[in-house]
Amino acid sequence: MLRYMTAGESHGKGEVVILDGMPAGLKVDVEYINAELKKRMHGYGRGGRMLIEEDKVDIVSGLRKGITIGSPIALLVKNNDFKINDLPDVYCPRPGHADLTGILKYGSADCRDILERASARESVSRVAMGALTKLMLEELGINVLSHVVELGGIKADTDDLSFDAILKKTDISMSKLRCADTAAEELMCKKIDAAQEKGDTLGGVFEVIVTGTPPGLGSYTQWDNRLDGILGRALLSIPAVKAISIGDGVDSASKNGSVVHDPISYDAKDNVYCRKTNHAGGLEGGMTNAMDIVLKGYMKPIATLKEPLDSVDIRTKEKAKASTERSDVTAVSACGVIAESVVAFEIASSMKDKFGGDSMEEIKRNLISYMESIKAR
Ligand code: EPS
Repeated sequence: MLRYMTAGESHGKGEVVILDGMPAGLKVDVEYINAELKKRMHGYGRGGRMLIEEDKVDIVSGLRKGITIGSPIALLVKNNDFKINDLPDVYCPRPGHADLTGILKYGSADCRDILERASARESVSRVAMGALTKLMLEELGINVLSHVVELGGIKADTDDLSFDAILKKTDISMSKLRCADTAAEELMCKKIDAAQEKGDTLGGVFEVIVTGTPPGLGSYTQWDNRLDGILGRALLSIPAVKAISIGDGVDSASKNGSVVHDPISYDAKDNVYCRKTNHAGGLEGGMTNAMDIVLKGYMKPIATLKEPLDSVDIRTKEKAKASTERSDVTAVSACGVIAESVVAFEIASSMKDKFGGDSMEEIKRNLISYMESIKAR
């Protein structure tokens, strides 16, 4: 089992994560983690905070000479905007954010106590952690990407693009929103400009694709071992993600079984079962089926509006406009990067469950032997 826990407030000293259970013998490239952090900061429509922060990881424990030794890995990303004790109190809760229910639940007289931890800044920790699990997966032949497929109602057409083509087109040196459909991306940027002018915000949809998983991660034998449920929970734990889908997702509910399910064939040359289609998005019976895992996450618009909605001043109970903080117009691209991280974590964890793994050598040995054994079946 792998597990992690994060700590940190948006304007506190820094974002912290402890990742426990990583196998020994994984070479860790710090620059790879920093590149993932940079990817999270990127995106047209991100707010002023991204100009202040540098988001570089400090590896506090768990490595010797750049290689994991099996002990818990503690990571720290410093907040340049550390000013939590000097920021003003917040009395007018924002609809759509944790502010109101947070003060009721934690007995606070100031929404700042709530929003500092509820802020999506926490996702810095998850991306740093996820980068480590992506490194582990890459050594095992598993790759994860994300890209924006819809923003502010504008849909991208990327159905015919390969994993590598999407990866190339969404490189942050070339793309403003990590959308692989350049024409749609331009329209999305215009929509962001228009929303910004009105003091409004936008949501959208990102897709996560995982290639190279062996068949049989997860299990149907118990409800909480089903990998689709595990991945769904991971995605829905990201701030502002309100729905997820797997493969054809909601569309499959209105179609016939004969067009929704993926016919099975056998490739006698390579001794493998195969499918020409992947409506299931790589998951059947709560397990991977060796096709690409295809997930979508649906993000609501950011709750902090420059033209705020009606709210109530919690001191007087009088009608007031919701408080407004510096924030993003949209963060769908960033949300996709966070999704890659939490998905990578769950896949790495299920690889450990299936193949053991006190060390990378052990996981690799067991993976190779399993892949050989299923050829005879
Ligand atoms: C974020 C940092 C925050 C926001 C945003 C995400 O920085 P600040 O509040 O200082 O401007 O830009 O947070 C939210 C969207 C939210 O709802 O809290 C980040 O690092 O991703």
